[in-house]
Amino acid sequence: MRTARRSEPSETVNTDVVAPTSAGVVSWPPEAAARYRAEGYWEDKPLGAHLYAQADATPDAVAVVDGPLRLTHAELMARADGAALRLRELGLRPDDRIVVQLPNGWEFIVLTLACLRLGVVPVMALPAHRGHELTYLAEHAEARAIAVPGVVKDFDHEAVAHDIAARSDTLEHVLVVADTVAPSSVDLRALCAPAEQPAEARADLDATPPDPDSVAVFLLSGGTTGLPKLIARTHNDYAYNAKRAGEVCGFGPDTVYLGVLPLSHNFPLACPGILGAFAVGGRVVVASSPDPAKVFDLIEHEGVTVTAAVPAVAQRWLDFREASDRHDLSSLRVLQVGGARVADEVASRVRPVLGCTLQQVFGMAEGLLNYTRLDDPEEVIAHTQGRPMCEADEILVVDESDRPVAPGEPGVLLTRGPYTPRGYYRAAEQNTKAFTPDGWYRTGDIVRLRPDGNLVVEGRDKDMINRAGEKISAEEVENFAYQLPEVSLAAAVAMPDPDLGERVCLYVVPHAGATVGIDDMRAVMEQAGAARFKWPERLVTVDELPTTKVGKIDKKALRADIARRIEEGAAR
Ligand code: OOB
Repeated sequence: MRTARRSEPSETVNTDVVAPTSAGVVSWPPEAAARYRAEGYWEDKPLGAHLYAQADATPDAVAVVDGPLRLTHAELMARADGAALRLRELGLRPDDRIVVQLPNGWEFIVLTLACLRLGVVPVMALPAHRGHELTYLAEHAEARAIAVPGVVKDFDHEAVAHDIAARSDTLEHVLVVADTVAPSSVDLRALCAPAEQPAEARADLDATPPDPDSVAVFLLSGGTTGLPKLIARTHNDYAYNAKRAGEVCGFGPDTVYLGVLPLSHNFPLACPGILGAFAVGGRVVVASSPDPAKVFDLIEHEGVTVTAAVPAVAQRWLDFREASDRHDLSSLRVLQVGGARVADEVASRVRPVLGCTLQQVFGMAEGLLNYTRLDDPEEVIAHTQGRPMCEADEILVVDESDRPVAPGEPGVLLTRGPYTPRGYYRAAEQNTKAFTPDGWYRTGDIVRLRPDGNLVVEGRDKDMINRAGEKISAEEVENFAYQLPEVSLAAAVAMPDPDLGERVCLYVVPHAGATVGIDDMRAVMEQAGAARFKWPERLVTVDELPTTKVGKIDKKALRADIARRIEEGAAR
């Protein structure tokens, strides 16, 4: 392992209005920050402080249920303190980064809280990521540690993490959750043991709180570029995110939140998710799989009141419930659905089939969260993706020239607000495209704003494939295709899918006389160690690709083409 430290300040955008707090992090302009403080959105407290204050009020209430393990709020915080001190003993300091790739479990929760406590920044990788993505994240964030499981589904995360560390300039520690860990790894379960002297540990950590304007977590962007961009969410912004989302979702001390989606996703992490539940003294039940039989068992036995799913998962639950009503789901009050557009037909089934309220969530790791409200009329709940959760969220629906469209017309959504950062981390060039000069984030989503203030997501103008809520950059897939010498031109597009919403379809123009098959493409991606959810599931060979008037590949035409091919195939 080499031991160079982080490089010096790099890019920022809009330097006339933006003051960087930490190298590569784009902050809000001072006047916006002053307003968010004055209006009470930013409380100038570290995110952990909100959680500890609540834990002190309800120390004996159960905070986490993970299989047979039950932790009270006091026990959870004692573990977070223990982990924070041990991370510090490993040499980790505020603003150091840890790539966190853990399956849903109490260890993920304790490690995340420990990081928040210490000011160490977790980089929220996804369980499906592989060497390709993890290497990039570790490098880009200049991470000093990586946290992984051992072997999951025949994939040896621990070995891959050591491999990455061996090639890294910065990675020093591999933290592992497994029954036995290699001598060169840190046993993460042992690291997450309660602090030995809880009161002293508490006082020690309280004495050096992280700066509320510093980065609390790095989230990953949905990705339209080759590799995911990092989104620096500050303590101030993310605390507001979790707490306000909790209010909008009716979270309180009696909330029992079931964490089903990968917890490192913004949605189950803080929208309101686990952080929103802890912030009000609620309880988190951890699910390791979206399998309806297992999820319904947990809902019944743990009295779950609210959970969150992507549309594909919600649809499975509805189908399962329609086939069997053997579970008592009467405790469930709210099902949040987001991450991709839920079909109106699926949305309308939630109340009759599951007996709970649907809450549509149109959110993004970049910030803005839109929710239908629990007491909205059924028409709003079933047919819209809700409205911004905060009065200080600014939204604009614009045409290609950034001019506002006529009211009610579809256009691209731009947004700014107290929990929507003004730029990606260390991505100056991309920031000039993804943000307007006056700081609006270009969501790339095509929406319609209804007179009642609710948004309807009509589509998108970004080059991304949304596979059951997992975002895949077309460009990244195409870059893999170009590694094949047989490929002359490649274009990745979304193909419609009844189960997952969309899957990746790759159009390829081979060089004269050459052939390319889907197996070649998969072999390249496997070899590169790319996450499987990105692998194309259909490859279409063509002689040429359609182009637009300005000579770009016409992806709209390709999407229509694959939809037609699928329909014709089904009709045959
Ligand atoms: C969530 O976050 P990301 O960062 O994985 O993806 C954001 C993108 C949005 O820009 C939009 O394209 C799509 O996902 N999206 C939806 C949607 N929710 C997200 N498109 C249509 N309808 C919806 N309800 O996906 C995310 C973050 C926080 C909460 C919920 C979802």
